[in-house]
Amino acid sequence: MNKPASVPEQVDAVVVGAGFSGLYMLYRLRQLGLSVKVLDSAGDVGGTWYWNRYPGARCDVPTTDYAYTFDPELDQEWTWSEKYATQPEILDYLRFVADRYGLRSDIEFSATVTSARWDEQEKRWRVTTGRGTEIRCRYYVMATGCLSMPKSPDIEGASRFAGQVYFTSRWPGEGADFTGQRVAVIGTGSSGIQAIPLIARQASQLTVFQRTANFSIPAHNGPAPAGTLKQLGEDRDGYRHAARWSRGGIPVEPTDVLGVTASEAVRRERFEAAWELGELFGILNVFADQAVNPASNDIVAEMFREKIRSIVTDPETAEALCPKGHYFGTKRPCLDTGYFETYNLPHVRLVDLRKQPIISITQDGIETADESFGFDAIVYATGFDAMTGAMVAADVTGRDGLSLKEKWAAGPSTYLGLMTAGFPNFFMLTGPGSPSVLSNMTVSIEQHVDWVAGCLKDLREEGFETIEPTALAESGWNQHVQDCAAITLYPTANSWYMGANVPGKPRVFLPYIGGVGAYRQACDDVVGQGYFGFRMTGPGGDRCRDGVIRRMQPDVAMVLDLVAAMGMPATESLSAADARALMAATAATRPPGPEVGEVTDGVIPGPAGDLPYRLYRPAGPSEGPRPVVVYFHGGGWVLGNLDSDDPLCRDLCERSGAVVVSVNYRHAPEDRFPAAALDALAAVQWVDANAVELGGIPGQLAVAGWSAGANIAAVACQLARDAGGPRISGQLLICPVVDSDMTRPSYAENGDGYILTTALMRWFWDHYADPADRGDPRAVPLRGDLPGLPPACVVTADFDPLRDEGVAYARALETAGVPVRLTRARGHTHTSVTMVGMVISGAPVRAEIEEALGDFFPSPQPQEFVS
Ligand code: N01
Repeated sequence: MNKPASVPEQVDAVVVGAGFSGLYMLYRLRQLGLSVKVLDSAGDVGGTWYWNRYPGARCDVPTTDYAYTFDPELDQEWTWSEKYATQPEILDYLRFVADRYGLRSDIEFSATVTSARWDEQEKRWRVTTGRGTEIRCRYYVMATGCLSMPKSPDIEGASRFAGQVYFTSRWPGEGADFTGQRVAVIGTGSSGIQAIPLIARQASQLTVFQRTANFSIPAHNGPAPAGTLKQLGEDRDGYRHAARWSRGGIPVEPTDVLGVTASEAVRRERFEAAWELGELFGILNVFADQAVNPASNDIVAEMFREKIRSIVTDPETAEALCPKGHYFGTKRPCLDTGYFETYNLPHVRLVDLRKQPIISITQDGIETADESFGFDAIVYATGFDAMTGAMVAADVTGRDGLSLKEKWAAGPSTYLGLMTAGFPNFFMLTGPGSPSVLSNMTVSIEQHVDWVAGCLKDLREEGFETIEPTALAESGWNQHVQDCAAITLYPTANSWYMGANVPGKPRVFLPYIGGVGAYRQACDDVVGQGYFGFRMTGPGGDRCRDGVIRRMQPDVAMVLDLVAAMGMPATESLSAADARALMAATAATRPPGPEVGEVTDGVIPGPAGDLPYRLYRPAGPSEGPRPVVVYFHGGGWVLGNLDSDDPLCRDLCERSGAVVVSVNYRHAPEDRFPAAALDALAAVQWVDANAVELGGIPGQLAVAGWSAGANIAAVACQLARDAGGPRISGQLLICPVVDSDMTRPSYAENGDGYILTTALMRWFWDHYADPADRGDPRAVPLRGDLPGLPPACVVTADFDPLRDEGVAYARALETAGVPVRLTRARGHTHTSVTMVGMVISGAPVRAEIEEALGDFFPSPQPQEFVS
């Protein structure tokens, strides 16, 4: 019985939503001995499976994987009748779970939360419902689901239609009978694609209004997959464990086959196998690079289109059904049963809204730019205000009167998708910034619920009353979520992942794409480090370990993992010859770098013999002269050659439009300090003197280098200035060595674990220069005279032992009056910025380098010869 409004009910926790996540949250909170009230506007448990009762609604993750696993007995008790269970069966399952654990007694149905406000005095939430009741609670948990707020029909005249109107997301419990009716379906996402074949069975005429053609594979539904059942039978715990640490929440071995390099036969074989398997995580795993490389994605997409053309008999309809304009996977792909075949039925018609957009809904039907259609019923399968819609609509107000809607006006901001600063004790299950919709939801739900339950237990045991993320931790996580998305093709699409389906919604990638296992590790790390990034308060005092839990670019972290897995010997344990051989062997496995117009090799007369060079000329319409960049490779003065930095030189050439002359200089220990520096000066002088022959513009000469190459580039600038020429327009110093002092903090922070280590730097110095020479400006340009040097672009990487000396050089140049651009390679290591084609997150840094090179030269445009 409801209490009178004047006597608010008090519980430890209010949970909104009685779907998969709300039910399990209730179960776990009860286990902690907390009093809980679950509120749901629906008439029963089920969440998304309560509302989405449209014909054809079923799971599109195999149901053997889409179930609770927290209780092994429950896991074994329920048997799914099909590979992809229907909505009624899944709803039955959730009812069974609610009854099995006696959960209903703490759930209030048909109860809509109208607002929730944080009371700072009481350190409690005040939650009000549509019935006017208020409930006070210490913890407020939104288990409202990611796809629960239907998108309002943003079509002119929608309210005018006099016939029957249905929303797939709010289907009537009694169902709908379309027998003999003229039916319109608007929308061809997962819901529309599931419903259309079944509606077509009843309707006398079915017209589908498609704005964006979608990728869909046949489900090949049937009995639960024998392979999974076998694995579950043999080792249920092992299978579930693997799912929890997998990428998508289902144990799928990620392929290492690259679409761009696989043979045609392998490509077809892999695609056909995935098509036959009929599983979304299979078709998303045809190639390792399909989510990041447009060329690889195009291969998959074209094979999809071939399938559609082979199924749909009318060529015009087939073409309209072929998805174009977005990369495969970047909008949620669908799983269907006879979807494309449905268009071969004589009473089914597709209207391509790209060709004839809807002008308005009328009283009798739909008017497009070309035609008027009469209908008895319109079905909206137009989707959801995904991931944030339900949370924002619930009117949540945190500390200082700040509402979630205001805070998230420019897009959601969360820590781990679990909490948001300014809203103490407010938890989101599968919130934005967590894997949620990109994963098997049940695995992600269980992980979130377990995390929240563990957190509340820890708070209680440690005597804290509140928990909330810090602004720093939250912005760091938001950045990481966007960094993960940015290396993929996903942000290019107008998808609901990007909020692009709702007019006016900020364009932000909403879920975490780094993977379920990686995400779980981040959550575990946060707890392991004493709730890192959270502030906890209580009568006994506060505690906060502030910081950012994931600072490294995700692809850089992947490369480090790969390198670690290769178990290579430490370079400093090798002889120079063996280290060179190892470097050459690893370089041979890299992507080659971009195509350029022309590559030629030659020699430069050096002070002690010829120095080989490789010249890169940009592709492009103009044959005229270009600015010239003289480039010096990295490798600690010991390693490297013209091949070692070849991809980077190509990238610099292609981006900047300059001729790049990469020079191989003498190496230590055969030729120690100052041989490399003297070679660098000689090379710059020679290139300047021969600029015209090399296709350069006289007087437009810059130097560049990476690591030790940047060291000698910087030294060459000082030597050229002192020698009275040549005039150098700019110096690009990528992660330069500029000092021999290894006591700067970046050595302490990054001296181990990021490829260039303190031990390796020592090995380089020992090979290159005697201790007595390590203060000479020709070895350590930071200690030289700096006024009068060319403008500089200094690139430093966060996880580089050399970071701080690079920053020091930039500052010192600035103090000496030299124009400087200091570019921070955020989340990068010493080597990762140079990994062209491999570390995608390095591209924006190299785009900044391109800008800097443009600034060095008076006219970035190529000039024509004047005869
Ligand atoms: O919604 P959607 P959904 N005029 O947004 C079109 C999950 N799910 O309900 O792409 C004309 O995908 C819109 O066109 P466009 C699953 O994660 C799971 O189908 O914006 N058309 C699109 O075609 C899924 O991704 C299952 O150009 C308009 C469609 O409507 C998510 O829920 C089953 C329009 C909406 O597609 C959402 O799927 C169902 C307009 N004004 C759903 N506005 C399972 O099997 C929108 N559209 C578990």
